[in-house]
Amino acid sequence: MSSDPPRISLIGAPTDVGASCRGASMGPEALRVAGLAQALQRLGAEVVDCGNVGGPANPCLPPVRGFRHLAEVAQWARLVHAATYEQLAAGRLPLLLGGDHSMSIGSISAVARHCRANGRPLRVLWLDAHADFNTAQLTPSGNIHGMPVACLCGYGPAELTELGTAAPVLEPSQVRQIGIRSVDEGEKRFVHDVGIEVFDMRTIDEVGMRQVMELALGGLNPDTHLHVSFDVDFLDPDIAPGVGTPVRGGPSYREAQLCMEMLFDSGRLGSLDVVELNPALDVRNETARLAVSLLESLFGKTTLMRKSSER
Ligand code: NNH
Ligand code: MN
Ligand code: MN
Ligand code: MN
Repeated sequence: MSSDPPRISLIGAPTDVGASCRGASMGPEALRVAGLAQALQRLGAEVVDCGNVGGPANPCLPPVRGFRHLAEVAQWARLVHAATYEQLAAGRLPLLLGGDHSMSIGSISAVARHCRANGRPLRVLWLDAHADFNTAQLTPSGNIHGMPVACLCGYGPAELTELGTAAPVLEPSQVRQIGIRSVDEGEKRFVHDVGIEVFDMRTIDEVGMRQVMELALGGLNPDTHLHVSFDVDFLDPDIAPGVGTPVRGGPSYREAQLCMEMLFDSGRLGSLDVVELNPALDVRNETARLAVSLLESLFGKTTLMRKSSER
């Protein structure tokens, strides 16, 4: 595995237009205040903070034909796409600071476009309590943060499915979902029908995080670009209360750390989203600080020196 220090570009996307609960727009600053850049620098990374993407404000309107704030979500997605693509093209690792999860339509479409341009395979690991595979017809809320995986797989309106590349941006076979424990009724059937590989909480309970991660990272080719989309509500709300849609029964502190350590060990991380952190619901920024601690593991922090055979 290459030991070049990562060159990380922090990109803030302070938006909550994809949710009905406000506050994820404060996520980027909370992660900065929790010391994200300094923590990554201590691990030897070269870190540049690109500041925030500036998109439309939240108009706080009800859904229209199944979508809340479609025009604003699409505008944020275009802006996030452009900022992400620029950093990838410069050979850097974009680390998107959300923002609600609809902004991953922008980041992942840029990653897919970059991978296509360079002939590299792409795999997306979606760490989340939710499958985010709703459509306008299936959604119980109209919230587009419940739809990004469906949009990326080509199920959604053109302004969310064709960003910088023809739809679909992703094939379901490129996606692995981990930690899932809340899926809406119609969404459940749709996830099953398209065949996304889901490692839900029951699977984690039964076989353990270690085997889940081995399976989710199985079959990567040496050239594969790994994108991790980390929805902070993946974590158990007892340890991560600062999210708008908490769901009981998520990964514990240790399970989450192991997940991140094994992602680092894959040696394939090429880009990352950290989304849905809601400082308005947090307690003394502890969820942000937990996220930073997990990102330290994701970028190679270990307790002890590791033998080279273990890397
Ligand atoms: N499935 C629900 C919906 O579509 C909740 C989605 N909320 C999320 N997703 N935070 O990660 O409204
Ligand atoms: Mn590249
Ligand atoms: Mn999500
Ligand atoms: Mn979620």
